[in-house]
Amino acid sequence: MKKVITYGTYDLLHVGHINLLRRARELGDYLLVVLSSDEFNAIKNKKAYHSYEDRKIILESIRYVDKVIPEYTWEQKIKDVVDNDIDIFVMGDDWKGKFDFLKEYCEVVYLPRTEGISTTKIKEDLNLKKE
Ligand code: C2G
Repeated sequence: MKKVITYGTYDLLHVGHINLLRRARELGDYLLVVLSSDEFNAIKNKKAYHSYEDRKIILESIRYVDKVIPEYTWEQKIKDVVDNDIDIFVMGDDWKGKFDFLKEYCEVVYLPRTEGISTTKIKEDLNLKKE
């Protein structure tokens, strides 16, 4: 079984997220998503609208996702890859090159981002339309 891993906040789920998850899953037979905890989001200077628990429930309901575990630190990726027998690490290409150190442990794939959509854009567009 070819196991794939990917990381993210996945707040205010949109087609960019789904396109990433679908393509990642299609590279193997199993997709593990390591979901940023609320505390780690603070480290990334992100404030998610949905709590970790809710973002986890939402991700677990997606057909492409087999398992969701928490992301607490930048440093946990090697352990996650080794402990979960991961074959392929996948991220959107906004991260291109940033995780090449994982090439010692698994294949590293950066997929093209979906243009024109982001959680930030959603928040900005909604704020502009505030009554
Ligand atoms: N993504 C995408 N297209 C978009 C928006 C996001 O392909 N229009 C991808 C990102 O490249 C990432 C995934 O969707 O691979 C999740 O995006 P975020 O939730 O923004 O994740 P991020 O904050 O980049 O977390 O340790 C790594 C970090 O946790 C990555």
